[in-house]
Amino acid sequence: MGIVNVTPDSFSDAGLYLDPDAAVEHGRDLSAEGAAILDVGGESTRPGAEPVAAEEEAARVVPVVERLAADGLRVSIDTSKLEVARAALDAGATIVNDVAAFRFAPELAGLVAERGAGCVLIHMLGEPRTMQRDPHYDDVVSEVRAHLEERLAFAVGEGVPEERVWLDPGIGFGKSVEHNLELLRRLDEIVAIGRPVVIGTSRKSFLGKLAGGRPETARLPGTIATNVLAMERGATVFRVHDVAPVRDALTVAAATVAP
Ligand code: HH2
Repeated sequence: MGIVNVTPDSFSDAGLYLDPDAAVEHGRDLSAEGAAILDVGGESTRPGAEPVAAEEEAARVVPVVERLAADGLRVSIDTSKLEVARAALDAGATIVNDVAAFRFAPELAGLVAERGAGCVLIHMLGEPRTMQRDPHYDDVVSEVRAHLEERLAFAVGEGVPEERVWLDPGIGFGKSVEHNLELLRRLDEIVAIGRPVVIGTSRKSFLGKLAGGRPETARLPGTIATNVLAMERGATVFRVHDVAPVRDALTVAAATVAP
């Protein structure tokens, strides 16, 4: 899954693809590098990010989704808002990737069901503005697992077939470095829920902290290491900024794992 951030303030590629032409070109490049899905987002969810109005978010993403989908590419829309998801599905997106897992807009579940779309449900503690203020868990893995099971049951109760739901432990979404590491170490417990697991470590701050304070653009080695190990532990969808190198690493690593 290649990341297309149509935002002025994303944590690692702020403003690079705010222009629709640049975003579409970037999406096409990521597809050529081997991305099976392009994840288009119009609102940063970095820690402390200010929310964006639905009209503004939709205006950013719709022209980009429309053109990528018209190319025959598979597009997911990274949003927690009903109006934005609806506009993106109208424009050709087929997956809703919601960091709030339908908590902010419960009606999103019904929309996904009605449109026959897929969805990614992510664990996040609270909301982006405050999620990194001293996050606490007694046992992060069992709490994330219980939350994802509850969100999955909610989606299914609203009519989304279970086969259309993917789950994501939400690396960096209300988690300390140690929480992220524990989730990656025990990822098999999330995989055991029985739905495909999406993992998003790409360029995130814990990678910088672990590797001597590397800035966002120098976190590719950490991104590769964590994605390879997540694959070994059962993750099947890898949300990344740098598709070509991660894909190569996963291909080589996969060849060394017993079939
Ligand atoms: N992380 C981000 C955004 N969306 N979706 C899924 N499924 N999993 C993730 O880990 C995830 C996500 C945050 O990364 P990014 O889009 O690069 O930054 P920003 O939110 O600042 O635009």
